[in-house]
Amino acid sequence: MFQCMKICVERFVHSRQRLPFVQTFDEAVEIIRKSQKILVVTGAGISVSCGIPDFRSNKGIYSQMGEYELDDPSDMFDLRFFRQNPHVFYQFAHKIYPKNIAPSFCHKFVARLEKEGKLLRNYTQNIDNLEEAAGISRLVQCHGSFKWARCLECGFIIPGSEIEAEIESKTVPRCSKCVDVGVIKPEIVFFSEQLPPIFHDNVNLDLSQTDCVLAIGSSLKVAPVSEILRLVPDNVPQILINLEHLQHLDRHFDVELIGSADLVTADLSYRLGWEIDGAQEWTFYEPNIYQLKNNFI
Ligand code: CNA
Repeated sequence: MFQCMKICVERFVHSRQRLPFVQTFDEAVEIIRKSQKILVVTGAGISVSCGIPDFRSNKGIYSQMGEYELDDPSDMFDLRFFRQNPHVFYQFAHKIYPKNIAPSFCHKFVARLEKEGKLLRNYTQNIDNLEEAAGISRLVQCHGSFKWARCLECGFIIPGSEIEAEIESKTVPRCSKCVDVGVIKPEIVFFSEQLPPIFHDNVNLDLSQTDCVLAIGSSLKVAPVSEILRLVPDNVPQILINLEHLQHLDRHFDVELIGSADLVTADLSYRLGWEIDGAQEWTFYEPNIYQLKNNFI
């Protein structure tokens, strides 16, 4: 309780001030052009155009949780609940399993940042492994991915592709190695599980080195990834690319580009001289916030 109050007070006392030199769209583009160590934080929004729903949008996964035997939608990703009711997760897993899915333009934009030597790291909350498919290697999959799966009894690890048939047929995969025939769980991070070591191994150094932060397609409501934005040094520009303004981070970002991640990054690619088309029309919405005029996702 005391710890929780302490965190709330610290957040209130230390709310970030927007930087005077990054206020306009053009200034945001110039910052991206000049930056050499961009820290990109991505979320489910960048895979929506690939056909994988996000969590918290109107048509997102949380809005569909009524179909399952859950008191709370977050139980779907609760380890204790999973141990007792693995069939509930496997009834649902096919909806987010990335079979035959190609990366979005936005994934390719992040890959292009890397190719241009500008990407310090992509911290993704996504579990669909589409970053790897796009060729991004400076990657931290903060919440794991479907790439690997593990037996909850004996710990034996197998490629995620080996449980693809069960995911598709909505049945619970079992371990073929251990005597207990344990339940197999994809190596995605459930609530109450630790983030993988690669997150802790990189985050502090990256926070001290980054010269620009791009947060793309995330509601930024899940800690500790959401905390990255609060821990970045105050003088580092922060830009949001998202379908919606994030009320709990009001006035946090220097510039907000509101629209589909694919169209916004297409426009940025055009302005950076990486593509011959992609220019979009923008409306100035309120100070530091720009919105796409024709936002076809
Ligand atoms: P979220 O809380 O559902 O937020 C998604 C955000 O993206 C919202 O603010 C949307 O407005 C925005 N958004 C939706 N569509 C677009 C679009 N086309 N362009 C730009 N922005 C868009 O999801 P978060 O990632 O913030 O939450 C973290 C959770 C979601 C992690 O634990 C993930 O594992 C989990 N998740 C991942 C996937 C995936 O791997 N593709 C899918 C669903 C959920």
